[in-house]
Amino acid sequence: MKTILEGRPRLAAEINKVAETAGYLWQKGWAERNGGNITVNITEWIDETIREMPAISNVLPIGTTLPLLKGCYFYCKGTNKRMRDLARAPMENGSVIRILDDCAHYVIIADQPVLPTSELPSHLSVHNYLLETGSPYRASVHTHPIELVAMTHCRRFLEKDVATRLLWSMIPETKAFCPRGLGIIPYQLPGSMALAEATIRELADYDVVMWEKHGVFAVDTDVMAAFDQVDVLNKSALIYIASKNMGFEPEGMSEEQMREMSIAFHLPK
Ligand code: 2HA
Ligand code: ZN
Repeated sequence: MKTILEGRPRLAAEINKVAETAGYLWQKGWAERNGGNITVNITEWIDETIREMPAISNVLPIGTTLPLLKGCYFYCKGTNKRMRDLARAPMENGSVIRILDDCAHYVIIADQPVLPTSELPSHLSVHNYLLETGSPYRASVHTHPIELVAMTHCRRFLEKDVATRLLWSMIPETKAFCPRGLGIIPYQLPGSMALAEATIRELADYDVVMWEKHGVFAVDTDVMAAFDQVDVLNKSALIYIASKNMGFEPEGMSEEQMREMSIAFHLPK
């Protein structure tokens, strides 16, 4: 099977990062069945030959108009595809799409006509927002991390920054490597524009946002970095749960220790 990745090591490296991350999501138990999505803005690795490649799908609606995405290219996990399969064969379980000049439609151009993720409106709206704000972030990951999702079944943790402060206080690395914390979005229908809009509002203040009783949405420069932010937060959730399982409420780092961390690592808040 001929692939768009052949002879394009930079593009192939980016897609291989997606495959590696998909494997981690499956191994962690965060990607049951077709759970989760990954999209990467790969426009900077697109050459003239790719720009001239014909569509291999009909013209499809995004569901919204996203002016900053004109002429952009994305790798998207396929709808109903499994992360565990994507880990082995990223171009059979995802595809490369081109956003058309009306900024409201797209076509699939490679390798196969695999339809993109059901969360495409939220993912592409987020990429539009990232470009609009001059962000260097190019990757977005949606996944179902067990312990973090479990926390959203408790009202207290849905209040602004309550979960963030608790998670930061479990182990110093969490604040260092997820310095903007965890934003919380009240339950919305998966795949809806309402969820996309709420996600964008929260991304102004956070790199990782929680969709209540569903999963997280994370953005960063590349897919590995986005995964790492979720991983450190979920590690903290595991330490919290381990303490509770040992029969006590964990003490958490003190306010003074948190302040010291923020100064030492030049963290924002
Ligand atoms: O695409 O996780 O929220 C699978 C999902 C949708
Ligand atoms: Zn989901």
